[in-house]
Amino acid sequence: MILEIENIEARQILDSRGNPTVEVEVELLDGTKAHASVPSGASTGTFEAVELRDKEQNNYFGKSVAKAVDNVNTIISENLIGEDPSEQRMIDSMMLELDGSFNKSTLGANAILGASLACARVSTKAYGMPLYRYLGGVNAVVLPTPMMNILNGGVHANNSLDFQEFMIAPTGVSSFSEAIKAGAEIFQALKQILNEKGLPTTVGDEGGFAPNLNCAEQALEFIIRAIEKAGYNTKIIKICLDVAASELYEEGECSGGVCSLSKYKINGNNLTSEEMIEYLAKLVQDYPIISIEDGLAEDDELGWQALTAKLGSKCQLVGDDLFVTNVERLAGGIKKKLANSILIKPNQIGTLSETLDTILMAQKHNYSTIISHRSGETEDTFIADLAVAVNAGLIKTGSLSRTDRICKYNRLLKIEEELGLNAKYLGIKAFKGAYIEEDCCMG
Ligand code: 2PG
Ligand code: MG
Repeated sequence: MILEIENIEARQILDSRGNPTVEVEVELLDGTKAHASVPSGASTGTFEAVELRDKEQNNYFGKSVAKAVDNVNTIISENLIGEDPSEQRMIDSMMLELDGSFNKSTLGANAILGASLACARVSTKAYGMPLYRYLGGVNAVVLPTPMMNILNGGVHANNSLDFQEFMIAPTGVSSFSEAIKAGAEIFQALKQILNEKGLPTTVGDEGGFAPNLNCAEQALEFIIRAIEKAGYNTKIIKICLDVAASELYEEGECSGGVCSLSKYKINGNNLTSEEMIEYLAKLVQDYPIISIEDGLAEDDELGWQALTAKLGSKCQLVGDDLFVTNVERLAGGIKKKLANSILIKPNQIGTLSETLDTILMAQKHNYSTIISHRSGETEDTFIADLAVAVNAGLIKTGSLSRTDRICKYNRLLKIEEELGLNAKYLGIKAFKGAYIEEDCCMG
């Protein structure tokens, strides 16, 4: 079957924070139509591909995406019309060539990714296949262990918590649907506990609660109480953190021959990189934490090396801002022994093919892969299918509230049902580092 693009059209829509983003619709000669939309981050890494925004103060306070929409409707559509959308690599490299920059700043990663994902989706529709099967073939059977962000802080909430995300991961249950059940019950239990304490149960950008707590330790205590209140324990429900440390980092400066030290600002204190590593090690020792994302800043390479050497064998250390889903940055990190896991966000790199390349490289080098949402999301569930397609093993797509988060979990529940007895759930085995430790303990 030969597919042919007849039309590509983009429009500006809103994301879950009420900011503009890009949606792209592709129509084939035979009338098949499908669309994809692009998410947007708040704690964005410096090395991410460029999200093109109009920067006109009187237009959504600078955030409108008319230029990106226009780039799809003119240069991208003029070049892709007549092409076969299932030739994903060719489609993506054509767009890379049209863009010509190293970071997609000409056309915008938001324009390019929208077109890239919409081409994949329209192809699956034309072939009459689910997206995860189209992308992953017959081997796509692993339902990801969800890392569910039930307490929000950092730049995702206007509360006092420095760390951005406190997640729970049902590592000791036997299926994805059981994991969702546990997550939802713990989320409700946490709501009751916060209520009883007179703390607000309003939610942050990713649907987790966002009370004003004093420090990470207090947040962790609340989560453990919620796990127990819901009838679970910390042997089967583990905790994962996204420190998003680039947001807490102040690089040292030199002037007149005097240099100030780089520092992390935690709970009103200034920590050096070494002190920050000690602090994270203590948290891992004191709490059932099995994964720490961006424990250090994207620029603190020496720190990352020391952190990986110290904690890498007992804890998953995830590079988000550090790697930005970029195959070259990941290759550099592998060489230098930075982290042992990578967060995968398609819009950090800007095409589906490059996203797949980065995942492949990570898997080849035994880094675990976490497919991830952004804090600004849409109703698009592409990442749910992607997680199954590549047998990623892990997904983080927010809390157990807000449709922009829940729709990904709901999509995974459907995939689980479709796969039936073939569906696999890895639980703790999907995690790097933590699994090794667990194995030793059990032995
Ligand atoms: C992160 C993400 C998603 P943002 O830091 O991992 O949780 O946040 O999209 O704001 O970068
Ligand atoms: Mg992150």
